[in-house]
Amino acid sequence: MQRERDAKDRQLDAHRVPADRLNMTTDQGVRVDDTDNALRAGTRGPTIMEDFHFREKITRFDHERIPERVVHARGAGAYGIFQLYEPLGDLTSAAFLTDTSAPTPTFVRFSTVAGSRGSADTVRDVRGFATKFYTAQGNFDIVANNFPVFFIQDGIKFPDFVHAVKPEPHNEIPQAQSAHDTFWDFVQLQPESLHMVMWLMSDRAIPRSFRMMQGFGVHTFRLVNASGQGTFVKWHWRPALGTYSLEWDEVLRIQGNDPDYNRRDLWEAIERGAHPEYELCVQLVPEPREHDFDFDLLDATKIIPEELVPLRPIGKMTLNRNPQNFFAETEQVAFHTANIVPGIDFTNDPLLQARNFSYLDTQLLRLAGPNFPQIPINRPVNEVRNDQRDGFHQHLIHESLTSYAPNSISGGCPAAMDGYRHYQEKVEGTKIRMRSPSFEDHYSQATLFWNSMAEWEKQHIVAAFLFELGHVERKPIKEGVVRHLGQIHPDLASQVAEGLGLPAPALAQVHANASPALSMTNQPRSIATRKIAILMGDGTDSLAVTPLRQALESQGAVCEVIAPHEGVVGDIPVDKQLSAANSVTYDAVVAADGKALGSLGRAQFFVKEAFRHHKPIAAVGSGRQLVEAAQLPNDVGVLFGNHIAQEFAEAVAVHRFWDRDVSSVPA
Ligand code: HDE
Repeated sequence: MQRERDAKDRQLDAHRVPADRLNMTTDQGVRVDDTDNALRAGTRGPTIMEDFHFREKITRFDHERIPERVVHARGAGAYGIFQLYEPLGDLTSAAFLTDTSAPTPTFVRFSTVAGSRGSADTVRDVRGFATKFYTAQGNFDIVANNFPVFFIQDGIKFPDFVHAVKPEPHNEIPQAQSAHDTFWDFVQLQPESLHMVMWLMSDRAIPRSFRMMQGFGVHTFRLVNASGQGTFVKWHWRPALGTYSLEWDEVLRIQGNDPDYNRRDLWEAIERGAHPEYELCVQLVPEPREHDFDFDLLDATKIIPEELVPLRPIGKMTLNRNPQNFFAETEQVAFHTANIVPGIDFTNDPLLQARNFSYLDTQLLRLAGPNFPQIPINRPVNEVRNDQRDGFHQHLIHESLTSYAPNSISGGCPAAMDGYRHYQEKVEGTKIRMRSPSFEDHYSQATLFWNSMAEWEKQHIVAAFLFELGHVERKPIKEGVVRHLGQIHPDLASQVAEGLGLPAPALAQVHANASPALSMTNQPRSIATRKIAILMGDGTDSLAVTPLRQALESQGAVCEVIAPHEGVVGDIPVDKQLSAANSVTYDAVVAADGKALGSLGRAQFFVKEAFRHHKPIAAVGSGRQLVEAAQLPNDVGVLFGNHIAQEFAEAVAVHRFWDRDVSSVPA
């Protein structure tokens, strides 16, 4: 089906270079006749400086790298469209939030935070979820994360926090991990980080897919309507496929098997036409209700529980197109919290205020100068007109004879009028370096998070603390963290203390409130886009496996046939040979052969490992022999028989059988 092309897509045409231009030229357009041999004096003689093609080629190569982002260095991008459900004119004057007639083009970049550009995707980390809306009134960015809170309350602490989580300064170890002394030292001394640390220790930090995670603007922003009336707003992205995560042991193995796991997943889904969808929701707080909560709306370490202020869906984003060139688009895209349009404004959240400075500043370095908004991916779809000129890499030829305002020579153009108006917030105060007392409580919402978790989520959080603190060398740092856990919840503190061989800390009286929306149980269930490995061999009964496969694929699942060799088994084409495949990159396993595979250790391990990671397993035909050979300790989430298509599809939709006891399976 032909996709309708949006304004951004059409704008990029002017910058696209088709792949079919055959004649090679230099950057100056001179045809090249040989790019394999440098010019030399005699066939065995020295290379000659005069070879301008050689010099240009090498020089360009030497300069191919730009600084990676200081945080969020590793990312993957995609284009999309945002369709508003209904006009929101009572809340905001932003055109893209009042006009439902045409969708707004978007570009999204998902990222990890701590690791460098070449690090693995599936690390324990926050994920970035930055979206640029190319609106008719200019670019609007929601630079979000997949957690709704942040580690610090004041942006002045950001360099400290980032230095603590990044590899240690003396030996640059460890890469893309928080499991080391400097990170936990920061945490124990800066308890405002604890709520976010609870999220980081939860499975939210290891998402199954960028397509299956939420996004949060974190700060409270402001919507402003045409009469100048403001409403506080929090931005939420909600994935249509639900929020799902991987399991810690699994992610460690994925890092080796497929370091590009999340990036590949996004790319392949879009290529297949399984376009990821996210609903944009808002939490709205009328200005008079600003002080109705027992936390401060300006404190980015706090959520507004959904039970207090429900989410209102306002539109849907569909990611429908992969970039054509990673560097030109995904690497050069520049997001900024201060890229806002009329009808949207900031609040005094000190973290947001710092971000409003930081993003432009970092991009001036990363993208080499002030003209980076002219890079195609960063250009708004409407016209840019101002008196800003010059600087590195100016691409435009301004014909105007003036670059100042006011002027009479150019008839006063361009003129500032009918533009962005800042919300008229009354501000008064004494200059002071101090936080508001309303920012003081660092524990209540960490407790709320713990209380809201299902039993399996709690177990994973405890295990994560033990893994992380198990990598900390200095005992006083571990003790410091455990002391704080004693303020969050006695169950959490005592289990972590016991695992670390430390005495239980003083335990606080904690509240029992919960916010069910924080748990990852009760997600929308679907098998669409789930990857299912079908293990086949020459003993596969295709009559048994084909109906199962068809049933799964008709519901949108992606099946891959894995066999001891490439080619075909019977008449079924093989997608991957067993030695190139690993269970950790699949959501579920179908054993469809036991005659050839039953005695193969690698096939047994495939099944056993999937079992260890709580995945659904089906055995059809002689596949029963393989599953029996794997000697699984129980059959929770394991289905046998030739007529199990629907039952198995439901099992795949469950995602994981967390109540399966895997404690005796060798990891
Ligand atoms: Fe960022 N952050 N950040 N951040 N952030 C950057 O900007 C910064 C924060 C987020 O895909 C940098 O262009 C400060 C919260 C995303 O290109 C930099 C503070 C949230 C991305 C920067 C924060 C984010 C960035 C690095 C505390 C979630 C990737 C490169 C005051 C709401 C965007 C760049 C992309 C990137 C600064 C905190 C999200 C250095 C100073 C909170 C998704 O400017």
